[in-house]
Amino acid sequence: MKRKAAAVLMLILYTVFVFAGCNKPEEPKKDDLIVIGMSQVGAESDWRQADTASMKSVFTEANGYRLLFEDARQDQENQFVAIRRFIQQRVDYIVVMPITEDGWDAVLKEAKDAGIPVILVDRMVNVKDDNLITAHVGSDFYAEGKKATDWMKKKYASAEELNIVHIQGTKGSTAQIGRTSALDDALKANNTWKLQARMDGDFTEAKTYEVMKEYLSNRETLPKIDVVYCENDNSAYGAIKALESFGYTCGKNGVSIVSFDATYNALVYCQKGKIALTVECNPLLGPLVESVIRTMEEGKVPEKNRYVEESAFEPENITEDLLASRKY
Ligand code: GYE
Repeated sequence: MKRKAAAVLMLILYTVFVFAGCNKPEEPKKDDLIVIGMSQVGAESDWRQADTASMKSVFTEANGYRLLFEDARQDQENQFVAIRRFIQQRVDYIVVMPITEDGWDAVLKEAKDAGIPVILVDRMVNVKDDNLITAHVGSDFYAEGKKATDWMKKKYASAEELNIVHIQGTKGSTAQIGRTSALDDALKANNTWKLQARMDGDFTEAKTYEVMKEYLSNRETLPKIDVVYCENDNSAYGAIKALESFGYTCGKNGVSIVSFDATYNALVYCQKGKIALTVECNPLLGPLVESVIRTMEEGKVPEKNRYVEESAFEPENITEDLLASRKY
């Protein structure tokens, strides 16, 4: 009897052993993909969507990357959560398009302590220790604003007075800060310029339409509007829609709309004369970010700041070739 029990026990042990062997977890597959954790602002504008598309087209498996993409839906808290998750996942690089500039010290220090390089794209952060950032790729937003105010100065050189309505982008974002500072400096330098209203359009068409309609609802009491300085194209569309619904004309002999980005649709508006000036801001930053990562993979130190070349367009500059070649 004892021998029988021993045989049964042996059989059980053998079965367990064989099964355990079969189920032994496989060794994790070693792949050499570079893992990128990316925290994008949201999808608030055509510019943003083009920027996301540019990143996704570069950071593909075929190019040697695994992209973990997180959309923060315009909420900085979501960016902090995403970055902490990337740190836990031990990604190779963190790429962030920061919504606003302040509040980044703690989370970026955590990334630094984990040894993960952080690359900023488009906007900047305001941190005490600049070493928390490995590199930045984007635009010089003050220079963009200056292009707009120089144009205004030239166009209205002989005007006795210039009445300006200002639609700001997301408050506290680098794009807003730069474009607003350029306008503020020009307001200080030109005493015929009058800032009649300043409103928050949050870089979206819907929000701008809403605030602009509200402003225009007292049309009879309002001063003349010469220029609406919109801090991106989508705000310009919202402003135009609101102005037209109140019977204003945008374009020659009407309100001059100034916008930033110069995406395809804005160039078309500009060609039609509805946008008087659209200042270029290039969202196709994926290849530049990749070149920063390649440089680091080669063991070299990337350039700390890289600004892209940009221009500005008036209706006379919009050719069919330009429209056909516009990729955003
Ligand atoms: O101008 C706007 C977007 O930060 C440059 O953000 C970017 C700005 C861009 O939503 O359209």
